Amino acid sequence: MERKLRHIAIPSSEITPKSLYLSRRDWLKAMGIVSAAALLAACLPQREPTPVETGAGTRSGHVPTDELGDPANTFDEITNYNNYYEFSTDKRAVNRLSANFKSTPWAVEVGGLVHKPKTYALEDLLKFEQVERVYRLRCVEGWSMVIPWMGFELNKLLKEVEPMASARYVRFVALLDPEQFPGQRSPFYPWPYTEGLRLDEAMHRLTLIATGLYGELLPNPNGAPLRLVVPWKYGFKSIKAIVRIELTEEQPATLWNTVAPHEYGFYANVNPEVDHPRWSQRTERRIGEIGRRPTLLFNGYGDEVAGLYAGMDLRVNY
Ligand SMILES: Nc1nc2c(c(=O)[nH]1)N[C@H]1C(S)=C(S)[C@@H](COP(=O)(O)O)O[C@H]1N2
Ligand SMILES: [Mo]
Repeated sequence: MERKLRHIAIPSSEITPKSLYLSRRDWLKAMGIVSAAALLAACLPQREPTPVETGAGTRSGHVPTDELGDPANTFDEITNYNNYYEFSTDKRAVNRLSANFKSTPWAVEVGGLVHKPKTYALEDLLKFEQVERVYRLRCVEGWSMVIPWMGFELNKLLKEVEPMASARYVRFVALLDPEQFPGQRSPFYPWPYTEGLRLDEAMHRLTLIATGLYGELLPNPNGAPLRLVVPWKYGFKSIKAIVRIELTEEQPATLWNTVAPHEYGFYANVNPEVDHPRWSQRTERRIGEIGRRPTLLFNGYGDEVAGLYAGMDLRVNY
């Protein structure tokens, strides 16, 4: 089938943030985030020979592509079209409204059904092996982007706290701070934003805690300083500004599933065959492209993740 889609060409000088010319070591140092010793120990990005790890590059300035060959969206696109209801329901206003968000110091409390509960400072989390991953992000609303993330596999953190045998789910809680988050003064949502995964989904190698993108620490509109990224699920699962991670026995309540259970399931796997009650999920608009492209089952990550759902009816467990 012929694809009549064009990515709007922009000179690479415009899409390359200046920090691409700094190595990751330099920018972490510049931000004063990690000691030199910790940098040498852990913070150099590791490339792995995997289909998703195409190497965003922090120095070369080339446009990264995903494993399907599609170019990453520009830094400007990724940071100026954001769902972040704590700031606004207007995607184009989030950048401006989040400009003064205070993302340091930051700590994440990891607890619940684990043998070694621990509160991690941001600096501790940056010591987990940081990897570059170019992932598609497909919003349930029908638009998508390709984003070159930096982050660490959530399984590294979960293994360290030693989940108990009774743990079956992972619950994520975002910051509650109506002083900083004007959206949290709205009574229409059960703040703070919460999300959840089954433990095996959380342990999957594709599941990341993102700490940066395009070689910069995570920009405020994208969930600074830390957000979840689960690339085969609709974007709302990828909770921003995480302050607590909790292992549970029961499936946790989540914000969107609580607000509209028939529209937003717990699983929320990207699936062109399962329509949202108010719109089709067959196609999507890639930001920066003209027209729409077909949506892929599991957002194109089926080879890696379909096994997690063997024997499940994806229409029932939507
Ligand atoms: N805390 C929090 N996390 C959130 C949201 C939000 O409103 N608040 N929106 C979600 C939705 S609907 C999407 S599509 C993605 C958007 O991520 P991006 O802005 O980095 O593209 O963030 C998700 N994470
Ligand atoms: Mo979304």
